[in-house]
Amino acid sequence: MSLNGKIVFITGASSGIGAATALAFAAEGALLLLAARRAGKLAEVASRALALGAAAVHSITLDVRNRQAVQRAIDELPQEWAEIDVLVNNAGLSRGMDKLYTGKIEDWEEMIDTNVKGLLYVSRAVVPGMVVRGRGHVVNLGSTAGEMTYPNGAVYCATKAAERAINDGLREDVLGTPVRVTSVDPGMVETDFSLVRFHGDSGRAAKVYKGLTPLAPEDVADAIVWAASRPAHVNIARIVLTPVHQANSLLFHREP
Ligand code: NDP
Ligand code: 8X3
Repeated sequence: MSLNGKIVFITGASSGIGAATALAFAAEGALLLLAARRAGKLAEVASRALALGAAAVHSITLDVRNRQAVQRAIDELPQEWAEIDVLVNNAGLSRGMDKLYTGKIEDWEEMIDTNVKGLLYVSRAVVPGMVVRGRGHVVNLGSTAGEMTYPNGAVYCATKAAERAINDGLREDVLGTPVRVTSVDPGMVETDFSLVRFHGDSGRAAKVYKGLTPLAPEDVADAIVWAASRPAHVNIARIVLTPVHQANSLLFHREP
C-alpha cells in the first residue's frame, strides 16, 4: 500500500523512535501530523521531514496526559488534516529503576499517565473517525518489557503489558471494519529513553548501552513503515525486534 499522500499522526515525534518514524514516513511522501510537548524539537523534525519529501507537516504541541487537550487537538484539526490514515501511538517514557516497594510514586504516575492513559486518550479521539471513514491503521509502541519483566522495572513493564492488552483488545473491537491494529515491540533502542529514565544522569544512561550494539531508532521506524505499507487486507498483529546482542528482557551479550 502506498503511503504517498497519507495523513500520519505520530505522538512523541520530537525525539528518538517518533522522530525517526516521522522521517521514514516523510521519505514515503506522507503528510505528517507531529505531536509532542517540546515545540522547538518538533520544529527541527518538521524541517528535516520536509527536506526528505514529506508532502506537508503540521505540528501540535501536546501533552498526551491531558485528556481535554488531546480531544481538542483532534477536534480542532484543520479540515485538510482531519482524516488521519495512520496513528502511531509512540509517546512514552520510563522513569526510575527501583524496587517496587521503594519506587517513587510520582515516577509510577508519570509512566502510567503517559504510556497507558495517554495512549488511550489519543486512540479514543482518533479511532472513531477511522471507523466512520472505513480506513485507518493504529500502530502502538509496545516493548519486550511488556512480555517479560525485569528487576526494578515492574511499573514500566506493567505499562507495556497494558499496551499489549489495549492493542489486542482494540483489534478485537474494530473487527468487521477495515481498521488495522499493530504493536511494534522493540528491545533496547538507543534514544533519550535511558536519559529520561535516569532523570538526566547521562553517565548512568550511557552504561545501559555499553559493550553491545543496540537498535537504532531508524530500525524501529523501518518496521513501523513496513507494517503500514502492507496491502489493505493484511494486518500485522505484532513485530518484536531486538538487537542481536539481546535475547530477551534479561539476557544480553556484552563485549568487555
Ligand atoms: P525518547 O525519550 O527519545 O522519546 C520519547 C518521546 O515521547 C519524545 O518525543 C517525548 O516528547 C514524547 N513524550 C513523552 N511524554 C510525553 C507526553 N506526556 N506527551 C507527549 N509526548 C510525550 O524515547 P524513545 O524514542 O525510546 O521512546 C518512544 C517509545 O518507544 C516509548 O513509548 C517507549 O516506551 C518505547 N520503547 C522504547 C525503547 C527503547 O529502548 N528506547 C524500547 C521499546 C519501546 P516531549 O518530551 O517533547 O513531549
Ligand atoms: C524499553 C526496553 O528493556 O529498556 O521498552 O525496558 S527496556
